[in-house]
Amino acid sequence: MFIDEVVVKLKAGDGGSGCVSFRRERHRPKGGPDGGNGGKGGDVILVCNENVGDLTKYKFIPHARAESGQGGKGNDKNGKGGANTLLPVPPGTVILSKKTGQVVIELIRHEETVVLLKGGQGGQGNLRYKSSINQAPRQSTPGQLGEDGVYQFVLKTIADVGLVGFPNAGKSSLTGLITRAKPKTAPYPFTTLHPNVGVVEIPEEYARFLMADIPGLVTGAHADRGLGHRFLRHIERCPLHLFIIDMAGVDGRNPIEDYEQLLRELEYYNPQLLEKPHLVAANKMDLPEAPINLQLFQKKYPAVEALPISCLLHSRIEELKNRLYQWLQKEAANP
Ligand SMILES: Nc1nc2c(ncn2[C@@H]2O[C@H](COP(=O)(O)OP(=O)(O)OP(=O)(O)O)[C@@H](O)[C@H]2O)c(=O)[nH]1
Ligand SMILES: [Mg+2]
Repeated sequence: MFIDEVVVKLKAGDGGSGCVSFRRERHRPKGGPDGGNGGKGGDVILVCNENVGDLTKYKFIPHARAESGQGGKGNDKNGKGGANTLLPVPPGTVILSKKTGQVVIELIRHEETVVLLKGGQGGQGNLRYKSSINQAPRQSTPGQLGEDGVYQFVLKTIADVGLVGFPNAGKSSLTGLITRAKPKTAPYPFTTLHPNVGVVEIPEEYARFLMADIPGLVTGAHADRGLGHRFLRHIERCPLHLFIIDMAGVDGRNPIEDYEQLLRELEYYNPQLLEKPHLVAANKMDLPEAPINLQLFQKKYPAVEALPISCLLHSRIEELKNRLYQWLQKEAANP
């Protein structure tokens, strides 16, 4: 199961009430006020954790609250503060207010923490109201209520390279070859049902980058055909897109039309995606139809960098991997 969108109801702890109390001791008949303050309510805190893969945890328990502060007590004892509630979320989680639809915060870096809802302050006990003109105050204040809200958590995966392609183009085959992720590959469409992020290692450089494999797009994905558009959010943040095209046109596909259709589907989802740079991996070059199709493609789109590969034969995969790394390096140098 992979859950990338949930609605969660959250509440921070209430502050404890202040206490009204008077000292009663032997030989001190009017010992004066000694009511302590209430404790502060716990906060609801988001913690970004790279070991959390998705938002499944919140699908099953879509609510959380932090502990309330305890009331103050006599003998000038302050109430104990309520414990904070920590909510782990994967990097790339966007928090939106359900009421306004506005983005409240995004958590990107591992261990980043954000107080989403503040606990209420504790109320004051009657000791705090003692003054020269009021030696025996009976006032105290109740604790403040903790903040609450309903939020939508949306995960937008963070990766350097996002794979875009039709089903069966070979996205998962490539991911399996250059990362340690082992996504399922099979000769039928929609083998991949949810995004997988794999780490690509460049041992010579002691470097690595992340690549996101998502389910295949189909024509009309914007109208919810196939698995629809929803997984495109997982490549929205990638600085580089790698279009994987079946250059052999297996199943009667036309690689040039496939390329144009992929561009259209990205545009329907979000026109800004077209402003992102992309490279093309021309896959299945082992099949006889592929070389001529690649020539036609390059003739029509001379400015698009198309790298011929064959996942089946493991051919020119290293070259593609190094080209992606080189591109990301250049991007890092002049963002
Ligand atoms: N001949 C040939 N077949 C390939 C090549 N690369 C992948 N395939 C085959 O194409 C089929 C689909 O590969 P996948 O990697 O599962 O494709 P995908 O793009 O991840 O597909 P979805 O997850 O369904 O979107 C599998 O049967 C692969 O064996 C290649 O270079 N040459
Ligand atoms: Mg796949």
